[in-house]
Amino acid sequence: MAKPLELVNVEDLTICDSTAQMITKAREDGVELFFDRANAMKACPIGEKSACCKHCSMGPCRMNVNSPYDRVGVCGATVDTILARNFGRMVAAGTAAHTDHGMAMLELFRDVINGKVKDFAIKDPMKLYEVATSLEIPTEGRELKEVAMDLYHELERTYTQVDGEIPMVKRVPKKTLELWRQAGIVPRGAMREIMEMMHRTAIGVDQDYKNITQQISRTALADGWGGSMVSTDISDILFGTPSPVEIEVDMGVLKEDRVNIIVHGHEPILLEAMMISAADPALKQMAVDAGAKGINLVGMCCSGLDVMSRHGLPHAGNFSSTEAVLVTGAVDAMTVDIQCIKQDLKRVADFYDTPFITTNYRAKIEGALHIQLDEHDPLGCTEEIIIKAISRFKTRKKPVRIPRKTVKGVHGFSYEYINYMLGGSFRGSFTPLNDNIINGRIRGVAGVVGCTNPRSKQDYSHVELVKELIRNDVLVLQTGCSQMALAKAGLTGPGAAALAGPGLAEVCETVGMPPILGLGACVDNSRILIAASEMVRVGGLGDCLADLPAAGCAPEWMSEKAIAIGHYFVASGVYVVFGHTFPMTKGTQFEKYLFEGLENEGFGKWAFSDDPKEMARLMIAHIDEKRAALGIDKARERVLLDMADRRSLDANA
Ligand code: NFS
Repeated sequence: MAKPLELVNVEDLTICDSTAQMITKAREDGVELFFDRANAMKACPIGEKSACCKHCSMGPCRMNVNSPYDRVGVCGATVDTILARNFGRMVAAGTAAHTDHGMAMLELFRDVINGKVKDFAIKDPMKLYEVATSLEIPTEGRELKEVAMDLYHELERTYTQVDGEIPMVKRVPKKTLELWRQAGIVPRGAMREIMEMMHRTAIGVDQDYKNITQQISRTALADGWGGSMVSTDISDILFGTPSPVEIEVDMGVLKEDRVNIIVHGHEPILLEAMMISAADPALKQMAVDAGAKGINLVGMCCSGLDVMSRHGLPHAGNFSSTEAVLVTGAVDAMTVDIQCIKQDLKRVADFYDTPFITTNYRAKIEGALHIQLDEHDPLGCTEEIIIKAISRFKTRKKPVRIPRKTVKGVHGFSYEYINYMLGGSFRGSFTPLNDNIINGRIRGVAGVVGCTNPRSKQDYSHVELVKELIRNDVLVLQTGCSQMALAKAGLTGPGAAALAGPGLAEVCETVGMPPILGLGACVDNSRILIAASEMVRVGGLGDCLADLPAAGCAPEWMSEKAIAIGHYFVASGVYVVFGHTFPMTKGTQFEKYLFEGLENEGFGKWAFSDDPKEMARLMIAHIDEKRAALGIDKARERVLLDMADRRSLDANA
């Protein structure tokens, strides 16, 4: 029999109250969750520092993390080669995930245009024309279908092109693109870049860490400006571009008297199809006949975020809560597609008699029921899932205990909406944002994104970091599990302005926006790239992305996708801080290159800290450095003086 796990105090595992309640309940029920396994499974001290090479059978070779140059691998690979290889393969895997997802969206788009898929249609033709125009596809006087087909063929190059530049580079600021061309890192097509990355990191190929890093950057850019960006744009075209909507989040969105169905994953098609089926009068009636007040569809993780802002769908929580939500006993079906799906969900679901259903042939789970979602007949799959959920509702055996907490917040800040919000419908523009950065009311912009991780207290670093940033007048853009952490903490509503510094609070009040803007799923980090490019285009903040007073952070990351995202921001010119751990051996040349060298070549750079206050300090210091380089640091001092003067006047009044 397995040894019982040593249990950590629940308050050290999460700041999410609902998840904490469910961890306690799971322990009472005798159900093991990943929080406790993370404690029992100590990380390998060599693997944690990425100082192990297992790409051939002469090894695996382990380096000495305390004295990294005292040995080389059997083939002679140095620690720098090993570190760069491992990093490169993480970026290749992360890029593959986003680009495969993006390609699936593009195929759906093609089959919607040619009429093979009938359950979806082009919902946002305006966005279609905008994307086509940005790629120099003629639109004037042409049929929508014709433009759409041209767009499909153009975007397909993002993935399949073997030579040349991917289409989206047309959106990259000129000077940034020039830098990429000089460095030889403009992506050709994602398949080519991922293939070359895997080849170059195999035994006996590229053994120069700087040369490997060049391909790492090229591969990562094929994600951010390729696969992810196409995925976001096509999802907007097919399902609608998000605009702000009030959404209820946290586990209290589950309802004891309804058929609760959790949809967890990444491609919006499953959740979009579930929504159509859940609105089917016959299925609604079936739920009522089973004694339920209705069907309650709830999102989790990234596809939940993707879809919630388009349709106002409730969201139950982020990556670290997907097992915990099953512990409520209230989930009548959990259905998943791809990515961030823990294999153990199946075991936990079984314990609580919850049907657990995989729907994508790329992501089956041993022992789980698989109902393939065929995009030509998606409702065949989703109707079957709903029927299974209704039948589970009717025969619920386990007691139901749902944490009561729900929080309302505003989400859905697409790039297009931010443009409109700042400038108004007739003169949509980023100018007011740039002006307020130049005059110092807003100190800079930060992207806080990425996963949660059971080795890091859930949500804690996200929330503390973002609070510290807005307190220092930094406008925060969010995606992914990070956005959900802030939503659960009640900071995605206008009320968050009370925590913002005086300059940021004033701008928020004038424009009518919150200081923390939720942009959607992880692929929607591409919206941040577009917003940053627009800031450069509008002017006054330098002429490339690296000039902007901006920084990014993934404080609780765990996925290879997060490394790919971090690196495409770095290669684009952004300073990126990662928290809690980093796959790096200290005191190596590769570390120095990622953390300093790349910046000297005109790119962004990486940094690491495991303390949210320190992360904020690093990001703010970087923003201030950029302000000084732009010569706008004095403006901020004046604004702060004005504010102080005004406050002392108020105090004397
Ligand atoms: Ni992105 Fe992390 Fe997963 Fe989404 Fe959440 S864990 S890298 S935020 S759900 S992809």
